[in-house]
Amino acid sequence: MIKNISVIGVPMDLGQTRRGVDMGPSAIRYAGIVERIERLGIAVQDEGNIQIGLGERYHTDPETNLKNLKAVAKGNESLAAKVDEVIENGRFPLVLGGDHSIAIGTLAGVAKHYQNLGVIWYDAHGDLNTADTSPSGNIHGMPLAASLGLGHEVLTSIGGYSPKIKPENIVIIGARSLDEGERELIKEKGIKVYTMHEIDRLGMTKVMEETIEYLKSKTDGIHLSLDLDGLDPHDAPGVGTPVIGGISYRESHLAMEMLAEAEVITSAEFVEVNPILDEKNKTATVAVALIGSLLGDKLL
Ligand code: HAR
Ligand code: MN
Ligand code: MN
Ligand code: MN
Repeated sequence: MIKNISVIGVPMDLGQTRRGVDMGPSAIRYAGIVERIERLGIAVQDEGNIQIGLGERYHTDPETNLKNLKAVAKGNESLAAKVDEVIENGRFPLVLGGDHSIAIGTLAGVAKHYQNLGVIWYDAHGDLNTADTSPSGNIHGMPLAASLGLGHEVLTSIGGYSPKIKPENIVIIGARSLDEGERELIKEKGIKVYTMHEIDRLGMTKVMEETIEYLKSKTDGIHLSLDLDGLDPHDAPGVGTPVIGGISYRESHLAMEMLAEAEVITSAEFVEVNPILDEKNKTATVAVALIGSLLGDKLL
């Protein structure tokens, strides 16, 4: 049973180019995240937001092909320290984004507390690019690679150590937009991926049974990194890089409920909620509902 949750907001929009995702934490709070957790009888503390600098916004370093590298790194260092402190105090970190570049900092703070951290990456994308393979230079397409120790040293060294995770401890769920370099890396490292094809074919029940089975025995903690664009844009329209043909709202609830039943998740983040692109805060509302299921809410 998860207890003593700390909510950490990360108003980061520098890992990509669509403004508004920095308001994600506010949108999720407005949708009632704290009240939702309290109703489950879980003690929750809102730690407020990590400060994200304004200094070098919207700057691409021509040498590295990385947008806003310094400011992204700085915010992630602060986040890593906060997540570390929260776990140190025996609390469960629930990180709210912000674009997905913040997973670099979250994982930096989490992974030092585990020998073999598992990661479930629920996303339309692989986020396995480096500056060399990225088509965009957007760091939100790179956090999983950086956590594996691949890419620019400023990103891989966040938290003061590298790598944070091992390829055999990762499961990607919902992939349907992978760049060429990401496909090669997945094959080279043998990363387990359930693309939309496998989800269609096996059904979400089997996908989650296999995921839990695969990670449970060999890990001592599992981080859930849920990018709202893993869901179909019909159910989660407020995201910066929507990809049609995604995971449904119901399938996502089932996935969260199965994780709750298995009692395996030790930290989580919900990212890429962009209220500017949303329809009446629908995507933040979906995030709150999924977090409720992840934390053990049942219908009966
Ligand atoms: N793969 C593309 C890139 O690297 C698009 C990444 C879009 N990213 C996210 N992250 N929303 O999942 O630019
Ligand atoms: Mn520590
Ligand atoms: Mn992502
Ligand atoms: Mn994505």
